[in-house]
Amino acid sequence: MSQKLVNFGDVNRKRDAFFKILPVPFEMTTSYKSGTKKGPEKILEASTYMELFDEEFKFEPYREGIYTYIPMDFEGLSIEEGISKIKKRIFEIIDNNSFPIFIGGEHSITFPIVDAFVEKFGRNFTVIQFDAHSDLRESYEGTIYSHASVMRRVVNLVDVVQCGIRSMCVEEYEVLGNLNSKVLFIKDYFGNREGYLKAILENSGENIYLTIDVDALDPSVMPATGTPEPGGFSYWELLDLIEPIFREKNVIGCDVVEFMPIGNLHFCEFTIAKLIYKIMAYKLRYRKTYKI
Ligand SMILES: [Mn+2]
Repeated sequence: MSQKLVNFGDVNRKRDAFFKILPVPFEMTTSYKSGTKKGPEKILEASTYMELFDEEFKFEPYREGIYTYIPMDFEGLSIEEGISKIKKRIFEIIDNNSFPIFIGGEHSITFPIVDAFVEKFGRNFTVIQFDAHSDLRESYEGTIYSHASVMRRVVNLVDVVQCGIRSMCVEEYEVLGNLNSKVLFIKDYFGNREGYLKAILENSGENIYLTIDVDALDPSVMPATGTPEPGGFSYWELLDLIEPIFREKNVIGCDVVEFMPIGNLHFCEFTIAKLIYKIMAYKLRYRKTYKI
């Protein structure tokens, strides 16, 4: 692949950067529509057009440094090999001095990422997931590593709080009470934002890993995803839930997954680039001095 290597935001690549970005264009189990492997490239390209000044907090988050790694390559690998390659790579990258952001690719990548965090830092963190789907099936279409079963793998590692949920099958509903998962249906958000936020914060520990499936957003905001579901968050509704998580907790890393670019709908990749940059702003604004 002779793809131009873009650094997020088109800023100078700093080795000792606080923000480390790893593109993970893994796509092996997508069921409805495919194209998530093109996601990271499009998001990085869109990020080069962003304003780098955060007008809300009045600083430039990129000044703490951004380092985007070479995208991972899964050519010729089986699903299992791909999953273990991700875990190994993440284990190499994560440390106590930087904030990692993983750009998918499909949601399946969250399991090996969380697995690597557990191996490196232990189980003392909660995964907060924003998603339309609970992804709690035991397996899907013949693999336990499907995007549709990823959180079923993750709940075996650490506690999970699932937000924005508006789609699940009866199998998932029936096991709910028996899993290390707190499902917060999106229906309970509308009209009661404060209560919803309180439930997120109260059901999670001090250290947080954040996984954002872009289909948590409403399809009118984010049509470019494999399995869109009506009735999602607006851009600011989502950010207004994410900001307090950074303010109240110690977020140790995050992923943004399931973006599937569509032709000329450039606003979609731009929306995600901005979302990632906003996450950087929150991380710096509420930077905690303690570590996991
Ligand atoms: Mn989803």
